[in-house]
Amino acid sequence: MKTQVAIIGAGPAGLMLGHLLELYGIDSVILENRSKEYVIDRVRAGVLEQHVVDLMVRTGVGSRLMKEGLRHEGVHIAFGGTRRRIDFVEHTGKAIWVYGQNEVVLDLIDAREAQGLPLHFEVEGVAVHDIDSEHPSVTYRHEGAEFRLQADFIAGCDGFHGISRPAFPSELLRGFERVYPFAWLGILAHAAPSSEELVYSLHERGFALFSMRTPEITRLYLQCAVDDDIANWPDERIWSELQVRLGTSDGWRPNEGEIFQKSLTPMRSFVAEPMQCGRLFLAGDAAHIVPPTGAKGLNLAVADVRVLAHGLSAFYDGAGERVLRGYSETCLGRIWKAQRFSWWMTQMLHRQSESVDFDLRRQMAELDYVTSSKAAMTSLAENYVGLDLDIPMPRGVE
Ligand code: RFL
Ligand code: PHB
Repeated sequence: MKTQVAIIGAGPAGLMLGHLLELYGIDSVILENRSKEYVIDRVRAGVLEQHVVDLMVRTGVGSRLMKEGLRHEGVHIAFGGTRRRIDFVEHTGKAIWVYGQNEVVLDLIDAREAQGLPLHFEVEGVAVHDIDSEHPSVTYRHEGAEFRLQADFIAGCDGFHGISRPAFPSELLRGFERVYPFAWLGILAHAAPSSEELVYSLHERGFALFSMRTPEITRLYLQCAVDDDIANWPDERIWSELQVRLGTSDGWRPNEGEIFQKSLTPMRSFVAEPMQCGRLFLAGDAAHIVPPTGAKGLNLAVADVRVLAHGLSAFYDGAGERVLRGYSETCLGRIWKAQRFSWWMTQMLHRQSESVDFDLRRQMAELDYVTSSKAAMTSLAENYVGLDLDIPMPRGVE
């Protein structure tokens, strides 16, 4: 079996890469080890930068996003009993969109299947070979049979726990990591959102975040212990903690409703350098992880695959590997800026484990400054809506 690009992983990175390559006229095969249902039901991100929305709309996978996505022109930050708003449009001219990652994944899977392009779920034992040669390959098992897929290039879009990054020789790869001493408990509830925009809150009991998915579904998070157990969090405890941490003195509080999903997310910052080894390229969470406080993970994954698809198209247009060789460097500039922003939002908004009162007072002063200085609001807004990405759209895309 042969293809031009073998893609490992059908998360946002792998699916968007397959979609872009198709627009560039490049063949790909996507291999995913989970089932289709699992991938579609996996609840994760909710905030899309404008560049992701523009890409989806302009490349023909944005019609449901335009109907069901929620455009947000600002965000609230709550602390000390008050809620202050930062207006993205006023400070940057851009907005963000709330649309679940699982919806993005569903739209991309639907598009790929409608075009009859290869996307295999429940593959096992995926391994990469000969990445230093011009003829790398991927071996795997599917429905009881063994396969070898020959390719020109391999894209490792298999997330933080995938097999692609460990395939790099250890002397080549350098990892930069920070693990945080807290986690997020996330819930989805059947409750109408009581605010039209997100609310990030720092309370002396810890961080909380009010978000949403639809006009009927609220998404909420709260900081919990790094070794916490979901069994410690019956619904009543979750609601009482959310009310205390989010409620403000103007009477605003989240609406309550039936909780239908609960999960714990550890917090980590991680970057692997470089993101290319021979003909194997890492993209998305396979190469970097950000704590979710800046809402950057999915957006970075899409930025990576735009750069990669562009480099691959230059290769097939006869430019050789020159553009592709710049892949790591081009991506890492944006990644480190998103790392910095995500770390900064995280340290500003969470109660540190050995939190001393000094830190809390300092954080309150920072929040006061960040929500009142025009310069600081512009800086937060500019990073939150996403820094500019100067990669052309595939040919023929208006
Ligand atoms: P994914 O989504 O992890 O997809 C990787 C895919 O590879 C498959 N896989 C394999 N396939 C074949 N063989 C193997 N050996 C394989 N090993 C793994 C996996 O099954 C999976 O399908 O990585 P990708 O595509 O790079 O996408 C990254 C995003 O998923 C991630 O960055 C975001 O979810 C992060 N994130 C957020 N990002 C945002 O931009 N905005 C947000 O608002 C936001 N909120 C969040 C988040 C992540 C969260 N959690 C749960 C980590 C909120 C949360 C709570
Ligand atoms: C979400 O809606 O899931 C969400 C929103 C903002 C974040 C993280 C997650 O920073």
